[in-house]
Amino acid sequence: MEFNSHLDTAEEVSDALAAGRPVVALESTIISHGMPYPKNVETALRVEQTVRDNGAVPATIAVIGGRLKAGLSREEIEYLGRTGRGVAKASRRDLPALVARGADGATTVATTMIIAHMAGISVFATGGIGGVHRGAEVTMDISADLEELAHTPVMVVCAGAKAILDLGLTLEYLETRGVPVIGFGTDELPAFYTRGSGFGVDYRADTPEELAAMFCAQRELGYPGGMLVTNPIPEEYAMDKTVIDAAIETALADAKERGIRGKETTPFLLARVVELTGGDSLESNIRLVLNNARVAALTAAALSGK
Ligand code: PSU
Ligand code: MN
Repeated sequence: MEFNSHLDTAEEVSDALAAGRPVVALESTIISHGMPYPKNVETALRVEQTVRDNGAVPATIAVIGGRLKAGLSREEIEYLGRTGRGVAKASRRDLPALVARGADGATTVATTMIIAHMAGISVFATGGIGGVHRGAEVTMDISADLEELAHTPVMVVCAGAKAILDLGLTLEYLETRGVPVIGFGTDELPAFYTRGSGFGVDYRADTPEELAAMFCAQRELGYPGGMLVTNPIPEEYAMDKTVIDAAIETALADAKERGIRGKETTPFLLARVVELTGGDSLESNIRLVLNNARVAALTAAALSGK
């Protein structure tokens, strides 16, 4: 942990950290850019409750008025959800300008990792991470989330990555950058809405204790980077692969036709997939995030005993 004059850690969070109790970081791009209002606010609060129910303190992370926040109030979560895309999507490169201007930002996986690490939080739960986009060999669109995983020592619990990305290239990139990819109860990389992608993961862990042991070993080795835990969506909430694949293909074609580029690409594709599948994909999305929050809380608890 490093003191940072731009960071505000909520009292409940700093108390827990000081006492060595488990804390789980949560991101805010998923609130402002990943889901529609009011489901986004409702989900963010349910995710926090799930973390609590599993024995840890939640710390939802965002930039508010130029301050880096580890732990938000209910009102701040409501504000981020209601404002939606009116809040800047903040990845690593956006933080300096937002801080200097006293602006607001919804933090991506990359930025949530940065702020969590500053606050001394080592476990973070989200839905899906950014990765190597399809066609990246031409566009060079590779999410800063992957570089952050290579740099910052935070465990990220996700449901894999959506097939809007090139999952094979995403795994290659993570391998090159030395990021351990662990399947939780699976040997296959989950594809967010579905439990499998056809791509194998490096290692499998079946309990939160095993995850904690791997993360501890990584720390003891003095590695600078993080660890990616991929936790498949519960079977009963998984989507039909043909339905979701068709929606993704249509969303990708629409993005191309409209010339969507840069940081707009991921939010555009996510919103389009929700539109194309009706409420189904949103319900799956919510369920998998809750499931990740549970595993992250149990793992943070296992880690706090070490
Ligand atoms: N993938 C999802 N849901 C999300 C995101 C990705 O299934 O909400 C968000 C996360 O905040 C992630 C960001 O960090 O999008 C990646 O954006 P980009 O590809 O522009 O780096
Ligand atoms: Mn990008």
